Amino acid sequence: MGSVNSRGHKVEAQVVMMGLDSAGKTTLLYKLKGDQLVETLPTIGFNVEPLEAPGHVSLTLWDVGGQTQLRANWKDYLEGTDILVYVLDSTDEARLPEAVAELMEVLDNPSMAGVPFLVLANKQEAPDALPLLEIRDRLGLERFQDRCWELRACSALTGQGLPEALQSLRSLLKSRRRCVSR
Ligand SMILES: Nc1nc2c(ncn2[C@@H]2O[C@H](COP(=O)(O)OP(=O)(O)O)[C@@H](O)[C@H]2O)c(=O)[nH]1
Ligand SMILES: [Mg+2]
Repeated sequence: MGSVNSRGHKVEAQVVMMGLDSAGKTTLLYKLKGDQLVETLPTIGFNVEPLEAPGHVSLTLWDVGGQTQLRANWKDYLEGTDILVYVLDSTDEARLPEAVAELMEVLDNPSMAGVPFLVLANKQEAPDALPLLEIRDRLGLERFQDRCWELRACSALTGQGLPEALQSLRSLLKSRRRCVSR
């Protein structure tokens, strides 16, 4: 689990990234890591990378493969996670219901009780991306009044929205104690 040091500064956290295949998780991971674009292959299993984020935050990012046959393993990654990042492909309107259903299933997992989550509406630079407000409506996240969550728009391709996404991660991690105590 994550920790804050005696001076209350350094935060360490395990971050699990999930989402349907092709949502952009792996691209996002490496863009966050090195501001670089990588050619991705469908992720079999997982990628894991440390990331030093602004504000003395040390993250361990787990990028978990999202193809249908791998989703059964998602629950194994949830135990001990401090925060969930759920990545959506904003251009894939056809699979949005499936993406939402998978998110709801993940949130139902007992290991997710009290764990804050950040939903990233990725690929927002694409001309056919659904606007954030529409995604917000379709997700129906307002019903999660009793959980700590945020929704952000981003593009793993251009890096747009990524500093704000890291900021959200930081504030959600800070609020974690409040989430857990519910
Ligand atoms: N237009 C656009 N394409 C993206 C973005 N992020 C990822 N992609 C593309 O989406 C495809 C799947 O990305 P990948 O990172 O492998 O998705 P994963 O299966 O969730 O890990 C690749 O062709 C990426 O180049 C983005 O922000 N915008
Ligand atoms: Mg991948």
